[in-house]
Amino acid sequence: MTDSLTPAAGLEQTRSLVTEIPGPRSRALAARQAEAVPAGVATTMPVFAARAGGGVIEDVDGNRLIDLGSGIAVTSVGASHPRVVEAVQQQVAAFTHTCFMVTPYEGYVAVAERLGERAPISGPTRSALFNSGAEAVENAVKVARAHTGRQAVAAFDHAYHGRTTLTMALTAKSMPYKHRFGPFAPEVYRVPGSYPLRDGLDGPTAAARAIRVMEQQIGAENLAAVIMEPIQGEGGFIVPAEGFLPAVARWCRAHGVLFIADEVQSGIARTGAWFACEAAGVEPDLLTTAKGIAGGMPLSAVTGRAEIMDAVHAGGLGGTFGGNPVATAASLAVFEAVEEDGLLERARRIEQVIREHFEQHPDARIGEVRGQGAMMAVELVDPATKQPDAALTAAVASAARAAGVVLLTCGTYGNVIRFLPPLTIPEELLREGLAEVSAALAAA
Ligand code: PLZ
Repeated sequence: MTDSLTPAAGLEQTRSLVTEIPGPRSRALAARQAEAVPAGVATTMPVFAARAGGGVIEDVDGNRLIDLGSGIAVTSVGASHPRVVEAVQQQVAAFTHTCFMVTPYEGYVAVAERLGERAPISGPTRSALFNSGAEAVENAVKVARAHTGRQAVAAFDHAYHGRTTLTMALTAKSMPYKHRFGPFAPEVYRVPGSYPLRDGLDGPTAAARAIRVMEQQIGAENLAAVIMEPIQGEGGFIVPAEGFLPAVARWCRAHGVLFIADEVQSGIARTGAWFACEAAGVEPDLLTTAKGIAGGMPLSAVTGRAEIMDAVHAGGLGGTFGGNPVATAASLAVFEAVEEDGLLERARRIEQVIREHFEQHPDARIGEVRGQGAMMAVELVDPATKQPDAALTAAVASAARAAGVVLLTCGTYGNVIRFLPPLTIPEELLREGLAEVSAALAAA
């Protein structure tokens, strides 16, 4: 490991279990949580963090866990990358907040410039900054409506776009995201997408099906935007069949419908490119980012073609905390880390290690290994019927967690194990984590 990748938290990059998981201190904190935090805010793994960095999370009992989740694809540069830590410390000491709408500062503008350089959008762009992924998606829809003068938005099966009223409407899965929380925002339409393992359709055929639904049930002239994750995240790390996204994007362009790529989960080097749109061969009109953009600080963005973004009247976009100076300082350090520390290459290497691991540890219950870069998944199925096996998935995840691996699941059917390691994870540690997952699968 190079020095620049050694986490500032100074954590040894090894797994070490000194108590059962969760240990006594974590259990005591979980008991306090139950008395102070509502049950609706559930926890994947009731292990309380004390320090984190590189590929390790150290808990309050002194256990060092292998991090294969990055806090849901956020700490791609690690949870205490030295560049991020230094940038944040300097900015906090200078000033914490002025509100960009009141007294602007350079960091906001610089992040917008960096996004403009890296976004897979040709020609001039503009970027507006917000706090969360959901807020970015909300604002992308606002911009699309203002620019087109139309109201309808199409979202796909298995989509995840957030938990606010509008983004719940865009999100497909009811439980746990929407259940009992309606009514949802109007003028949102659900369209079939592309899920090669389950629909067996090639990209152009799946796109033709989606376009038919949009034409018949919405009408292009009513449609402001089509929003899609180029790799669907919470829905199951579904990579659409080749040609699906370009065909949908072409139809959008031909009808004045804006194509919004939601790269909140897939963006900012996660897939081995700056954006997953690049490999999919699509150029979005609007692009949403969050999660990995600021090394763990809350920051999100809408980036889009200048003439679209500038369609909104002065004062139409904003928010008190959007583009907070500490978060933008962290973000600039993330851009630097990705470039200077070779993290795009590391993401591609992580894909190779994960694919090789599952080639060497085949199992009939693995329906598919898929994904790109450090956004990989295995879908677990009944080998005979290919039906999703959520119970097996939960059992594997829980055994791996007990062995000290922070592991996430996803999928509409709850049967996908996803791998989202920090791009800075040492390769040995990644291999060790994968071995625990395979051991858990063999034992299940
Ligand atoms: N768009 C593509 O993946 C967030 C959600 C976790 P926020 N995904 C993790 C949970 O259970 O709440 C996400 C995403 C895509 C939008 C969002 C929303 O981002 O920062 O969580 O609002």
